[in-house]
Amino acid sequence: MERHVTARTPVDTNALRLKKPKTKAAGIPAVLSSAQHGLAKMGLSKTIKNLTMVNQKEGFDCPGCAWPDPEHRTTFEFCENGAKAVADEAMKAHVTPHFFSKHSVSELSLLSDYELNRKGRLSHPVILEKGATHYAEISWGDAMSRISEHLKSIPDPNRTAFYTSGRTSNEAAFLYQAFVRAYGTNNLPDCSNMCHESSGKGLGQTIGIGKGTVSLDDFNHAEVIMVIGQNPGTNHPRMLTALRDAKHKGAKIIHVNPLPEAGLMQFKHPQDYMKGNLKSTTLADVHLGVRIGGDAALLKGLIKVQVDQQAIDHDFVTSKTTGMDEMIAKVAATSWDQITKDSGLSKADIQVAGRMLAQSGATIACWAMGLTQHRNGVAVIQEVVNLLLLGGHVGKKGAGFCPVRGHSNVQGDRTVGIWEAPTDAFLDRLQEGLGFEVPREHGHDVVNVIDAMGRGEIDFFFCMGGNFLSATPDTDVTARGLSNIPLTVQVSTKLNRSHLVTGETAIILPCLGRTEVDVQGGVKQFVTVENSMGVVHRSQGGLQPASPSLRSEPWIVAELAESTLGVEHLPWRQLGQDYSKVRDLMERSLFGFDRYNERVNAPNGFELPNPPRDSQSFSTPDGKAHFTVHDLPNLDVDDDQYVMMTLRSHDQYNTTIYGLSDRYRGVKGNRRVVFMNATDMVARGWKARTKVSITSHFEGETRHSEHWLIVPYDIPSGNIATYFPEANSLVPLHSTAEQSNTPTSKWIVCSMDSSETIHGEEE
Ligand SMILES: Nc1nc2c(c(=O)[nH]1)N[C@H]1C(S)=C(S)[C@@H](COP(=O)(O)OP(=O)(O)OC[C@H]3O[C@@H](n4cnc5c(=O)[nH]c(N)nc54)[C@H](O)[C@@H]3O)O[C@H]1N2
Ligand SMILES: Nc1nc2c(c(=O)[nH]1)N[C@H]1C(S)=C(S)[C@@H](COP(=O)(O)OP(=O)(O)OC[C@H]3O[C@@H](n4cnc5c(=O)[nH]c(N)nc54)[C@H](O)[C@@H]3O)O[C@H]1N2
Ligand SMILES: [Mo]
Repeated sequence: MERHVTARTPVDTNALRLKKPKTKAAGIPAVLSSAQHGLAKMGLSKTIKNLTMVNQKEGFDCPGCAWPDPEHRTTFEFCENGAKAVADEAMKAHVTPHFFSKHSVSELSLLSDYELNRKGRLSHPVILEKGATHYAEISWGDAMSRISEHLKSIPDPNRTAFYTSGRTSNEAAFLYQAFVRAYGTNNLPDCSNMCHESSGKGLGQTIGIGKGTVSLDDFNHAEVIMVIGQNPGTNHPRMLTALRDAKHKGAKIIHVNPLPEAGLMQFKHPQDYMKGNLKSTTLADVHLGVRIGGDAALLKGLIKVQVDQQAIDHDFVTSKTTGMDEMIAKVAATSWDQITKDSGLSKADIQVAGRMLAQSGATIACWAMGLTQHRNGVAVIQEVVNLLLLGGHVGKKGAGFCPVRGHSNVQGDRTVGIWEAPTDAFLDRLQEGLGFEVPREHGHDVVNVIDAMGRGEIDFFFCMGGNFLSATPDTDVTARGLSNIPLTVQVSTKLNRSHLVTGETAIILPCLGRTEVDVQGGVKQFVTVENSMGVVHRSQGGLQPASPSLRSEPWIVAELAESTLGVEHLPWRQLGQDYSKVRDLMERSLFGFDRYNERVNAPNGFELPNPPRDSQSFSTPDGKAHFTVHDLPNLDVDDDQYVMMTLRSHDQYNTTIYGLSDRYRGVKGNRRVVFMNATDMVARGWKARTKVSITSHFEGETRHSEHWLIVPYDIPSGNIATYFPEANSLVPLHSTAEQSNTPTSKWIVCSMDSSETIHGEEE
């Protein structure tokens, strides 16, 4: 049976319409867009019921992102992003066994993630038997026996791997890692490996905790907020509220980004609009349009300015840190010529931002994928650490590090054990709480597991959520790896391309989403999650499940564990029937979860301990925060090459594509676009909509992709941008960040060739 590794390329390229990019985020269009998504997908009463429950104390945690909830919530604590995520999950179940009997896997594999997602929720467990052309219904009992028989037949547990995407609750994730470790492996790759792994490594080594150190209230006390390599207007819209409030209290905002992203320029709060207040707030005071990968040079420049301005907190540096002199010596040895060349910024511009920082009594640095998904992802984050440590901007009000997480519970999943490389201290405590021995050998991360699949070393692959095929780099290589596996299993809410390019036998287990009521043992259950600022709180859905055949993630894990391992390790089924018992077990097995069941019932949850924030203490080997020394990355590419970053549009959630437009960037109707600097276009003789092919270059290998349309954009010369996941086939598997092994999705060296220009209109 033929399976198509890449979806059919949309041929209707004329559908691309271009408008002027927006300079203002949210406001009226955001309210309209949220309501349209809700109404079309859920209907009126469900829309109102759902949107009034998002992020309320008794409601469910928004599946949109990991940004925390304010303490005093407005009735509508939602944003366009969240409204779309909720509406998308609340779709009716139309992907039934009947649907699968009508459409072969081969036929469905021609469809894109956009087309697949629109088919609705998955309704029943289904199996694709080896050699079969169609998925067919299978009962939950038979599905569990098929999986556990297969697991029992595998001679070495390290020939299996268990992926997690970041929406999984703490309870489900904890039970899942306990099962995987009881089975005998640490092969727990997760989406974090492709996301904030560089932040975890960068911060862990220097300040002794791999997480951010600010709370939401710090934004009310910050004097300067740097937003580096992040597009909050699209990806964390509720963060704009915090930035607006900070701004009204006098904070200055520095935006470091190759693109002038709309959300950082001007912001109109949708909730103000509802109240009839039509004024918008200008957010960024300074926009530094750095070249892709130029942040390390820029940060050295900013550090130079701190030294010149004598903006060093000597008490803090002397008592709490080590390594400042070596770090400053390295910066002093870096010339302004080098800094301006690499960053693409003028010395004057860097000095303006540098002086702002030097005068600040409290600085927060926020960042996301623009820093982490680079070869020097860990090092560049450590330069941010260098900059803030100089002024003592950690563990004081209004200051600190704020890596802004993506998936709504990606941070919680890691806290409770979804980690292929856990520390010994973590495993010691886990082992004590669980009462059985856990494996110590570190497991595969995302990139390593794809390599292992390619070598035929993986006999079983389980995905707790996510869309492994589309989210990972090097789509063709990943597809070949997956097809080597005897059995792949996906726990999912919606249909995606990972259900169509699979192992020899494939099973889909449909699960409840965040928004839905979860009843176990006759009792309504709630789950818990951790937001980007280390606050753990409850989440409980209120809607009727999309289909009576759906099961919860904890139930699925418990059933699978008991049918594979019996009750020798834990009473799995009992745990799956009562999540408070899982929380009791977590209390015994994890640091910082004392009186878990009691504390998580507080209206706003509770904060996990964070020594740098709470007491300026650093759990590094010497108890100090560390300045570190780094060489600048080599940014040279050949004359005919461009550096490409892969981005999210305003109408997608990772690989879930809601629509084909990107409102803020002025693109409508087509996602196969390449944003390009106008001068670079002229040099090639290209116009808007020139059709090109892209070739990526890495260590003598090339990867090729056809049918892209050029769009002129305010982007540095030599840089181009495309959308994730369409461009993932161009991301080389082994182009990864040092130490964190995160794919360099923001640094792909490419060349382009034109074929023809498609005509269309400008609006
Ligand atoms: N609506 C919506 N919300 C989401 C998601 C979604 O897909 N849709 N995804 C969620 C997830 S999992 C995550 S991880 C986050 C992602 O949130 P972001 O990290 O904001 O997402 P990206 O689109 O990857 O954008 C990265 C930004 O970095 C900039 N950038 C790229 N390269 C560089 C560089 O070298 N230097 C600098 N300074 N900037 C650079 C880009 O121009 C872009 O503005 O969002 C989360 N929230
Ligand atoms: N080129 C490039 N590649 C990237 C990135 C990039 O910026 N550029 N970003 C990377 C990042 S930051 C991330 S986090 C990864 C994301 O990687 P993933 O987390 O693997 O991908 P998603 O698209 O978020 O997964 C969507 C699927 O999750 C399932 N799902 C949704 N909700 C639930 C739920 O509640 N339970 C279960 N079991 N399933 C659910 C649905 O079936 C849906 O189709 O992609 C990475 N890949
Ligand atoms: Mo992410």
